[in-house]
Amino acid sequence: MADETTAADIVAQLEALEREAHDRLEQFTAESDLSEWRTDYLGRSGKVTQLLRGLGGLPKEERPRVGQLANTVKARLAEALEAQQAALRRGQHAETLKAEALDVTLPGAPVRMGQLHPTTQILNEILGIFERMGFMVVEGPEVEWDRYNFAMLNIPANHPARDMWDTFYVDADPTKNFGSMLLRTHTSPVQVRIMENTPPPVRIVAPGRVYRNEATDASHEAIFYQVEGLAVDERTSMADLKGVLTAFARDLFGANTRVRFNCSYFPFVEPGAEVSISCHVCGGDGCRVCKHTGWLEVLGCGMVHPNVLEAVNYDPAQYAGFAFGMGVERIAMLKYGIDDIRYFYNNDIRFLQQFR
Ligand code: 2NM
Repeated sequence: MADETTAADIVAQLEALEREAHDRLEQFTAESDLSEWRTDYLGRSGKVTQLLRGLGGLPKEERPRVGQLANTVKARLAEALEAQQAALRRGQHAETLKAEALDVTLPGAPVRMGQLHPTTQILNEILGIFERMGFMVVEGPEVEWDRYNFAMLNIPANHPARDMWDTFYVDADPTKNFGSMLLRTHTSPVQVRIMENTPPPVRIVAPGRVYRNEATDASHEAIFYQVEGLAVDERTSMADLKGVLTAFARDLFGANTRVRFNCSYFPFVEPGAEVSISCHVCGGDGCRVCKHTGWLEVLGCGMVHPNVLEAVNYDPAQYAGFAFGMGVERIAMLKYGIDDIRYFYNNDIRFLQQFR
């Protein structure tokens, strides 16, 4: 029969079909286009399958060879499809990477750093100076007994010296064992507690919050910080006091600082003195900061009163001590020229951030 399809025809068609399939496959740029191609060439009614339908018209002995060739072509196309699919995926992956690329050379978002409160900063500085001179930092309760805050410090009940401190009472019953319970007006009770249970020599600094029932103004807060210091040993003298406080003042305010001691009164010392430093703003010539005196008052001090030594069972004939006390915010105000103590408690970040 003249129109009978021969094996050679089918083989030629298969080869043409394979070339066409490969050509089309290579032109695809999107993975989604591939499924149509799969249906066209490899599907159940695809072009290869259709060609195979013609196998029935071939002599029996030729069918296996052509059938096998058709299957090989199908397998090769399936393989090519997978290869193309993988290649497109790689391409898309590369595209994705490119789109999602991040520029690691961009500066990072700034981390907003916190800082210590200026009071804490200056307190740490003050404590460091005394620690380097051999003083140990000690702390104690903010709620105290009259006994530790006043009585043992040579300030007996009803003594006029009590008027030096306006006290917040927690429990004002004076018949209690240790007298009234109150908010400490200074950190001296911490030192009394240490002396009470530690034999000399003693070298301590007691930082902490103290309370005074006073009206607030530019130089007074009802709650503020103090550092008090104490050294007790045999033959401790006023010269030791002056040496330690002069070294302290020069460390904190500069090596050229001059130091002045003026007589003063505190019930727990005798003699007592007030320490001033030469004004570090004008060098002592007089300016607004030192109110044209050339001097800035920085702290109070003195030789521990024999009554205080006796109260803690130290023998005043064997031991002597010096003590001093300062307001922490006041020191910061002098050092940085701050004219109002209330800045320390307003939590205004514009003030606080000037101390980073
Ligand atoms: C000051 C001034 C003078 C002082 C005394 C004591 C103690 F406990 F040892 F007796 N501690 N601190 C003292 C002495 C404090 O502050 C202006």
